[in-house]
Amino acid sequence: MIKPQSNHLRQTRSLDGFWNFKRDKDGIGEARNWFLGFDSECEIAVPGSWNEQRTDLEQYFGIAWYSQTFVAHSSWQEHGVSVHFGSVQNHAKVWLNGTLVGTHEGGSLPFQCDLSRCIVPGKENLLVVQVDASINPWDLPPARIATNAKNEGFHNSNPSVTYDFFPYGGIPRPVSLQVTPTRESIDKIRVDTGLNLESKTAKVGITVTVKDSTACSVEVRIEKAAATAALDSHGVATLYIDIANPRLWDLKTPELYVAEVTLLKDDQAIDHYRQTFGIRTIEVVGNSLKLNGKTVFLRGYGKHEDFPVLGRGLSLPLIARDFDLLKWTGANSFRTSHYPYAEEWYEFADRHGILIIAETPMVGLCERLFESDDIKAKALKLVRDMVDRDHHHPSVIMWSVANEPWIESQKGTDFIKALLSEARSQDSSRPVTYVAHNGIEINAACRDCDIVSVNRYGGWYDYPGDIETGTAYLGKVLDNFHSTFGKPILLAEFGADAIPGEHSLPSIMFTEEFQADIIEAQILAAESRDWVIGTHVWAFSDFKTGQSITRAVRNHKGIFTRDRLPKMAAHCIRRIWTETGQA
Ligand code: GCB
Repeated sequence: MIKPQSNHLRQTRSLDGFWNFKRDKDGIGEARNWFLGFDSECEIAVPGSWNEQRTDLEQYFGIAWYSQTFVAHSSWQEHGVSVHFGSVQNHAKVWLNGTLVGTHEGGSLPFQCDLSRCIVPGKENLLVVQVDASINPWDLPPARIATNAKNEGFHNSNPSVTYDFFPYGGIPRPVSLQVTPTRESIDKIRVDTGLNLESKTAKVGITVTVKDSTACSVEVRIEKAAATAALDSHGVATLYIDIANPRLWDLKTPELYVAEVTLLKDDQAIDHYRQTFGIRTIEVVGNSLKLNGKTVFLRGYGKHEDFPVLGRGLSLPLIARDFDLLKWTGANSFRTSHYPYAEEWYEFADRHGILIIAETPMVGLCERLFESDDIKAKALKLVRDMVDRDHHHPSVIMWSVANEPWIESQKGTDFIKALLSEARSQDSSRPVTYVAHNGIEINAACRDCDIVSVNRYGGWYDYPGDIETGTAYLGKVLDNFHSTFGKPILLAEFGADAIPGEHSLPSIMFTEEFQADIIEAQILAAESRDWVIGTHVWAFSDFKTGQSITRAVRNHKGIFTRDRLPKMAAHCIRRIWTETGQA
């Protein structure tokens, strides 16, 4: 699947706007044929989570129906037409004019449904989506199986999810139609760049998969170079283009290339796609991370897609603002904790030289999930789908296959190892990791990581209120992970909640002073170890969570508030990171 695009052969039509909406509290909408249309309860904006758009939907975690109409162009009879959803949270079933055209599981990756067979050209068409945002213990990420179950995440929250962020529902990313001149069209493009830093040459491999055709050929142009190949019997062609003295993608010079892919039939161009990519290397050498052969130290944050009213809904101004703030603090990177973000985040990072650790939605994994072959198959597919969607972004420098899996058995270790090896087999050009908590004993899978990522809240969850002891403890934890696994370490989360406007002297927990002090002490402690390759503060901004006695309205570990105002810690980090060099 490729993101919809308009060019001289392809057209897109946005279906974003207000959609009709109706809750299906008993889950009987399908039996009542709501896919043929339903009485709307209200209008809900797409893209956007439904929860904060209306008071009565704030705490609704169930099934809802969305519908939208559009008039199809009369010429679309002959064309290929599909509908593309950036994501639907969490599961979707899609009908066009009463015909089921597709289903999708999982709330953070895109999917598309082919509409060619049931679209009515020149007429109004009805698109209906059943959105299932139920709290389900067998989803990825999972809900808790019982409110007080042990080792299923550590926040006993309502709703009872295993993870520390709000389980929004809705259609949080754009919806659009993609129209191609014929049904034979480009379905998938994979760009692999092999760069030889010494000889300053790059070999770019472009693999194109075509839908509904094998009788075509593919032409690829990258600037002045071109290559052509016929499709094989599976509708796939791989082409190679050599680039001498390539302009490298780097933090300060985020140079991008475009592969112009054309599908040809009887010498006629029948489809075209412009695929952006970058040329750079990223590798672990000894105890350091090297970008284009030069050591890069990661300074940044774990984040969330979260903002008042929008929920997880995509907002382009918010992306612009977050990158502006990120750079203002001197950061050079972030992790898409704890799920793949909208593609627009990665595209912006590609253009502006920010590094991304791309994470799957696997947070809150625990033993009962490790035992299920069905879950394992879904988990492996999530890794593949994420790599498929994001591999062409030069900003993505590492794959994180899970956050804080609660491993208690060999099965759990094997599960995480399988995810790491799947990521590696899908893409050998980037380091892989998972983000570990707890001790080294349960984290044997770290041996299979290229970089060991560790979360630790010394002075907060451990030794609360005691920054000195907490920081010494953090140092010991990092030393222990390093001496056990012999790998470079990323301090992937550390920090403290600060309720904006709370101050104290001396600094105590929940004040802005305490948060700034703990972050400063722990950045210095981590950076003093030469095998630490980065520090990612938790979190970039405050974010909405389920209700819990450990969360005063939301998680306050942001260095910015939920609406992006700086706390003392933001100024403190800016001072440390901009006054001490490389950003
Ligand atoms: C963690 C989790 C993150 C939480 C954070 C916290 O270890 O990875 O999702 O939000 O701790 O604030 O407790």
